[in-house]
Amino acid sequence: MLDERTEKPSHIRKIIHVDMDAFFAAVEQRDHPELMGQPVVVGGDPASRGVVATCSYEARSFGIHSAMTASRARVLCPQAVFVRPKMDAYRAASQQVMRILRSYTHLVEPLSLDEAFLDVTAATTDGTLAVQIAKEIRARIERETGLTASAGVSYNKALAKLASDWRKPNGLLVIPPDRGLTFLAPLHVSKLHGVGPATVERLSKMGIHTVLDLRNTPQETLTRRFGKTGLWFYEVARGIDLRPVQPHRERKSVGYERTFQENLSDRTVMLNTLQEMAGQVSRRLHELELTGRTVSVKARFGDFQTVTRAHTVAQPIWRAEEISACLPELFAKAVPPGLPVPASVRLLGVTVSSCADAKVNSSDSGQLSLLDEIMHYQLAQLS
Ligand code: TTP
Ligand code: MG
Ligand code: MG
Repeated sequence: MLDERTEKPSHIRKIIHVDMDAFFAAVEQRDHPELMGQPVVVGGDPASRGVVATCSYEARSFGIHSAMTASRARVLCPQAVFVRPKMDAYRAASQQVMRILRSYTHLVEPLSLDEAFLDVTAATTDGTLAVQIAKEIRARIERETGLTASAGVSYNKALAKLASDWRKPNGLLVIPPDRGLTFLAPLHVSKLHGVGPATVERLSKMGIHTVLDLRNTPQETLTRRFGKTGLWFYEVARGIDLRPVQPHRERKSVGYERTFQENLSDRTVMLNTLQEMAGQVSRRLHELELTGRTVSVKARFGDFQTVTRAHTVAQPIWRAEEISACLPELFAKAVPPGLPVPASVRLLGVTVSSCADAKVNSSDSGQLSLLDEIMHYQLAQLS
């Protein structure tokens, strides 16, 4: 590609990030027109231990959001309509959206059912503007699926993703190269890819709150504190993100987790439950034709403290008995015998990651590596 003014090769990429608005809830409203304009909460049962998967924007104005307990959502908005997830309908809508995206470029990288990155650098060499493509994509999604999407256009993934979030719902934002640094400066660090609650806390203790603070921190300080991730922080704070759009990126993990109606305190029951989950994970891996090398067990205690323990095996596995073989040891590490009685368990999960080096970090669990698959199963289980 040639730069118009200099006739020299230009290496500036054109990346679009598309993310559906209130995805599960929007599908429900489309399919049940009486729900249009209503606060709709998609998730588990508010009468038991259900969790909110998402909710319509009408419900968000009451303070409801993803991952909150459904019972809390009902307190915030008693008139909300609670619906159980219908994954088949969401998968079908997702496929329709991904087909539309792939009609513009084969460089489409889905991140979850409702979002994807597109690299349209090649598609714009004829003078078409990336923003024009983004507008057309939004219009086509709305026309062909009856759902709205927001889009962000920029010169790398990190900024395109921030841009799509900026004007939600049903919005579009372009961040051109000369606006990147100004856009980033005032943002809270938690907006950055890879910065979860534990990292926010560590950065905050170093006096780093905004991206500008991060930009003003020496590279050496960041790498000393955060290793390779520190280098990522250094670069992304400067609007540098060289990650390519990878159309065939592997799903990184498949997991199953469950919140119990009543906390568990019997270790035998816990281990049996994990073994059952290993069976579910195995079936899903088989369906997706995936194998993995890292098995992890997650436990959330009565006080909401959450631990994850992982084990990596030499050869890729998918069979239930292979996954199960890792469980007793992982379980003993996650939930050590002899914990006091209040340390009962409210959630258990089993995950197999297909990347040998998938990082499972006990504090910022999985913020870089987990795709939606895990949450979906949690909800399927609750419904
Ligand atoms: P998001 O794109 O994060 O959220 P959203 O599409 O509902 O709302 P918006 O993008 O407008 O802010 O997630 C996409 C879907 O994934 C969401 O509709 C439901 C599901 N999901 C869960 O099941 N659990 C979760 O914790 C989150 C965040 C999403
Ligand atoms: Mg969305
Ligand atoms: Mg999304």
